[in-house]
Amino acid sequence: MSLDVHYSLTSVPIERVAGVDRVEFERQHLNGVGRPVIVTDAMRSWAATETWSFDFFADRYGEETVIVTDRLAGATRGRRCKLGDFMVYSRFPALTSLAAVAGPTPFYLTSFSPFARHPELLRDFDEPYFVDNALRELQGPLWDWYVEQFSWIFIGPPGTLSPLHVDLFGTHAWLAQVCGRKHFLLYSPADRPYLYGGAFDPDAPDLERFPLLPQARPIEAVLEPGEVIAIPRGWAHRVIALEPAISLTFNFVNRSNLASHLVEVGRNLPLWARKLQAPGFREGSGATWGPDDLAGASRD
Ligand SMILES: O=C(O)CCC(=O)C(=O)O
Ligand SMILES: [Fe+2]
Repeated sequence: MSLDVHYSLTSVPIERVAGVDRVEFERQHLNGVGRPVIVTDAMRSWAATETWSFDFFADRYGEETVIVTDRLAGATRGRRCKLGDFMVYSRFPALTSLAAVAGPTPFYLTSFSPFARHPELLRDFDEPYFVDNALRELQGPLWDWYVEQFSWIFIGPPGTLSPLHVDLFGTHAWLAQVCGRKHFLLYSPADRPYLYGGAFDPDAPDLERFPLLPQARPIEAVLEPGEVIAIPRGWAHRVIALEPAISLTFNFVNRSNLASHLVEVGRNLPLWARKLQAPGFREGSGATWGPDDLAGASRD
């Protein structure tokens, strides 16, 4: 089964590049407002490109329990199931009991951050060669904290939905498509005045309610297996799988977004403080304080 998705208003196709220089990538695609791009030659040497599949995850980790929901953010239903059963559902939804309880969009595994538990998976890929990721320098428990908090393997059937959102804390993201195709719709931070906080349906926009929407000029792309998309900080994106899909994604920080990252951490302090409660972070950084200590900080 394969879906077809097209933005109904005016969009611009995404640029595809290969043989990218790191410094040039940062200058052209991450600095300032930035510009998303697809890099077509970043996964060629990865073992994951050859070996990761629905069967691979079912055979190795199929007995693990995972939580699946009906969308990346703002989920309306969720289920606990075995990873192995979800690998069957991803390719043949009707064969599993999840099909009977799924809503308008299918169940999607977006909470699978296996690298601290299964570091062997880290040998199957590298940081894409064009990405300078300062958080890669973290080691030991701090590295475990980072990969649990900011990296995921997304798996699901055609039709899984990541509704329009901006990634947290001013981070950039790279997303590597391992299996299946995915449709991406991306809006520049400069389009924010026309987006009504993302309240519109991109596939059937109500232009009476959202008259400024046609002024936005989103970028549209179908990401193919073997390709990596770079999503600069602040770019809103909506993603729908067109086929059974497996993606690998990391959020990252470097000199091009460090300032906005810190501003966003400050703006989201309660959320950030909750993340810092992770035992790995507390152990690795020697943190002796907790969110309760922040509560009185502004009174002085
Ligand atoms: O592949 C997807 O569904 C998009 C994931 C995404 O945008 C995210 O992890 O922030
Ligand atoms: Fe995202």
